[in-house]
Amino acid sequence: MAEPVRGHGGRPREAGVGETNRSTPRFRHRRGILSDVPNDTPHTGDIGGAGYGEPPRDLATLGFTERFQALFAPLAEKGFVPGRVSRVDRGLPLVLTEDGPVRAEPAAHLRETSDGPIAVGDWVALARPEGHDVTIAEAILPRTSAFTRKDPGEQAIGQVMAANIDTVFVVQALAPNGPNLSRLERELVLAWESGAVPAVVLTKADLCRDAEALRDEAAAVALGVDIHLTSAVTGQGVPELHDSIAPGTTVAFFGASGVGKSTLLNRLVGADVQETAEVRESDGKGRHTTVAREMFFLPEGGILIDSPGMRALALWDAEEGIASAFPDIEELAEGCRFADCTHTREPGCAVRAALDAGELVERRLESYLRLKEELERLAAKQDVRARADKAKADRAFHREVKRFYKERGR
Ligand SMILES: Nc1nc2c(ncn2[C@@H]2O[C@H](COP(=O)(O)OP(=O)(O)O)[C@@H](O)[C@H]2O)c(=O)[nH]1
Ligand SMILES: [Mg+2]
Ligand SMILES: [Zn+2]
Repeated sequence: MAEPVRGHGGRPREAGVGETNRSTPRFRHRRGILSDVPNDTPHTGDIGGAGYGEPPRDLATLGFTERFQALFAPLAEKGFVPGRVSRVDRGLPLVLTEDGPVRAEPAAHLRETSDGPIAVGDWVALARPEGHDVTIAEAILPRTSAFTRKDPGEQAIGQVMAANIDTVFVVQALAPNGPNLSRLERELVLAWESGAVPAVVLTKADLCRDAEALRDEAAAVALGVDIHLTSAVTGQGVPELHDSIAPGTTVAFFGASGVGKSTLLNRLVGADVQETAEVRESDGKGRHTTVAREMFFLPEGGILIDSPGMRALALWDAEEGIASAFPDIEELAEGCRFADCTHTREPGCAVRAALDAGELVERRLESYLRLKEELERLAAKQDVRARADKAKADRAFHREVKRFYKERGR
């Protein structure tokens, strides 16, 4: 592939125009099918005077891969227009299309699908039905990945934070207290479970005397995962991080607030596109400056999703995520005498034997067991919810049956 060309003044490059025209079908649609976006949408405005802010209109640059083209083909035949959700404001997605950004309204039936509401990163099918003055997002294309946590406000509902991501950057600050290993493990479970490739980004290396040693600590719990040691102040590690984001791919930053996600994003984009905040000195915690999940664009064609810090990071359907994040313990467990060993008190437990032999640290095992237990509690709640949903459906059915007989009896 050709060497990526640096954009001018931060404007997105028309990436691979030659290839794109061949591989991306143009969808014919009635002119004026898509409504204009009101001017109050921050990222369509001119930000920082660098000319940044115009999102790409080229579908390939937006990540419309062959897979999505194939999935979309039948919808295109029906006259739908494809678009990618760059942010969601009060339930209303902002959708990037070949004709520019469009504010859309999700079709009512989408609120009831198990995919949940439309998320940042989703590909949607747009239409403006006859007689409507708003654009409707009628369908969500099946996601290649989804970073999902348990909805903090609900008993047993998953909340998709970002969709169709290639890489999840789990961001942790090395200062003031070094990486939080247990939180890192939890974040990695969710990152693995998303279906994207996880990577760890350690920030604020400039504030540490021995950043390399802290990196090694993180590496010991982030098995099989790339680790980037960075500083937004000195620029350390930023070019390497930049190079790891290929044009046409999407990466999402997740991590506690104040770790430096938005600062790093600004450095990568080369313009102050996101607001950042001072961290309180007393506890090193950040304020929530970033309020919405939102997409930004590298001049070379990569897509970045910034997100507000998440205090609650409860697991959601993370069985495989745990297995991927703890390959060391899962492998040891295969040597346990009992297949359903809980690694707490059973005889012949290979995990505890490794602990006694000093091959496994107690903190990591505790972390693993805690996450497993959380998952079991979630499964029990999901069970209760599933039963409640069924009971509700049954009642509705019986009501229908009753009405049917009543009406027939008349
Ligand atoms: N010394 C230092 N400070 C940083 C670095 N990255 C971010 N910060 C500071 O950390 C604070 C929080 O950054 P911000 O990007 O808003 O964090 P976010 O909540 O994760 O988006 C700001 O005051 C930044 O200037 C870094 O690499 N080194
Ligand atoms: Mg931020
Ligand atoms: Zn065991």
